[in-house]
Amino acid sequence: MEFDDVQVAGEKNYPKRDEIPIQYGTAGFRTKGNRLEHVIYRMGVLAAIRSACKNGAAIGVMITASHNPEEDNGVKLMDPMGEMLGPEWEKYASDVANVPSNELGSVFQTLVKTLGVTSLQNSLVVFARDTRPSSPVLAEALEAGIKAAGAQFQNFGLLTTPQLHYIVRCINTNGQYGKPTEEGYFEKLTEAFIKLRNMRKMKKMKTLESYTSCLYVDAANGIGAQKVPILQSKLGELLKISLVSDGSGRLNHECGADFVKVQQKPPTGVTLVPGQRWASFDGDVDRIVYYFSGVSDNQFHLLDGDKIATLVAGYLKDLVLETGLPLNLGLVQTAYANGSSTNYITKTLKVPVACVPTGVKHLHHKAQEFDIGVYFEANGHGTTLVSDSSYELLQNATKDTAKSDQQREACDLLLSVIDLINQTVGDAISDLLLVEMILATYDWDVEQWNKAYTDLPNRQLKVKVKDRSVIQTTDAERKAATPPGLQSAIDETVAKYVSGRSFVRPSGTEDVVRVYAEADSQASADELANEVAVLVYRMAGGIGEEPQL
Ligand code: G16
Repeated sequence: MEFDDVQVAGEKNYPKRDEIPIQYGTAGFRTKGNRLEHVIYRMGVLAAIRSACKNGAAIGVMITASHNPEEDNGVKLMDPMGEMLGPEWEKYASDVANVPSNELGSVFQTLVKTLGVTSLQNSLVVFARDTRPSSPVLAEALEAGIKAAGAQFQNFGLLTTPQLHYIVRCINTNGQYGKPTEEGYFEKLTEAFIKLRNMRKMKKMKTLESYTSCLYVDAANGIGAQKVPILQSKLGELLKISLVSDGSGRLNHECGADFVKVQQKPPTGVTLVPGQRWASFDGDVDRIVYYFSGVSDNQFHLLDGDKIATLVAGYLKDLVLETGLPLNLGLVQTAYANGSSTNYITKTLKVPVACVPTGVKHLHHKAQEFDIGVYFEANGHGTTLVSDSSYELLQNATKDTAKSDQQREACDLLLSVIDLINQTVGDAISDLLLVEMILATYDWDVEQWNKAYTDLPNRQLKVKVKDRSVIQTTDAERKAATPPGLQSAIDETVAKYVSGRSFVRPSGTEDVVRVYAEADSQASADELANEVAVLVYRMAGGIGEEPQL
């Protein structure tokens, strides 16, 4: 196999623009959209090689920068079951992205030789893009790379990231997971939702005068704004959705899940009427957070990924008990999980919790260790995984006459819940339906949901440094291993605060160091975050203005 054509077309149409190195980060490559054409062209070739290594299984490529500002863009690669690209391939991706254009052919040549790949003719790459202005040009670059590699492809146009993850899995399971189309995606989720709403224990959603049955969704001015109306058309009166940040404004600008979570306030321009139920997506619809303004206190309350995780885990735990099956349930979080949530999960729900580094790839992997693994990042990115053997057990149990009617019914119910969940990756639409279904089952409004536990006040900050790789972490990112002295300085600072906790880590999607802090009051959490931000600035080569204490 020769890669001359790949190199010639690459040098001519997609030459490397600069010498700034780029790394496959938390969720793929991410930087300014105008720096990415050559990277994405190369990823087209790499995805074809990955497909060949997986016996021609479809590999997904999503062009998106998710929560990042509109001028950024990025690319996420998906493996055959719709999961994130295997971490062992991230190095290949980074190597390929950084070689000079005139060495591209030989680098690919060496790679296929190492991997034992002899042909790319039967490789299949499927791709889609979000709504960013730079996405169409980048999709062309990707297609050019796939064509130059001589592989087959299917362009799904504008999709949410989780829709493409779903489609990849459907293709590679020959439709067992669902129909490999957007229509199939909506059909699967909404049919499960409608079935669940009609099953036992389902009560009518509250339509109290003081509450609204309508869910308000902030689509971050992204692709979600185009997909929510499709969802609405399938659900009709069952769930009324009112859309804001509907694509008329700037993507992720003062709106969207990341803004709401980090700023701890509603999207700019939104006035929350007490009791209204609100949710925000991020730009590619793989994250969701809920929030509301309290009827009695008129305060902003956030129901983030941790609150969603506890709602889902509590519901599933009860349901598993009802099935009478020996299924073990676990929950996976990251260091960003609020201390109160971890307490509640272990002490009240009595569900085992694991903590892993940031990045869905880590959470997903860990969740696979349980029969039913719920994973959520506090930022609203998460889903639930059910092992194949558990699924089979549930299916068999629905026909097992030795089981009681109630147990069989619980198994049937759980199978429908599983259909409602996009098991390939965190999916704001699927998570939304799941939350709405659980609230309706319990006949809860958002205030009742929020009462499960009270978050410890917390604050997140970003610090700009010359080179964020000087910070290396350990213990699931809860401790800084380098630069020397930083962790002990953080420890000393944290010790001054009641219920204080803080950690720092380099972001894998933005050129910043992230600082997280929590404490017994908001003022203390803010102060602690600031103190730690100053430590990072001083000890890890901060640039620009020093954070103010
Ligand atoms: C991506 C990852 C998430 C991660 C987030 C922030 O989300 O999929 O797992 O939490 O980046 O990562 P970091 O703190 O390293 O910048 P998204 O929604 O932007 O694709």
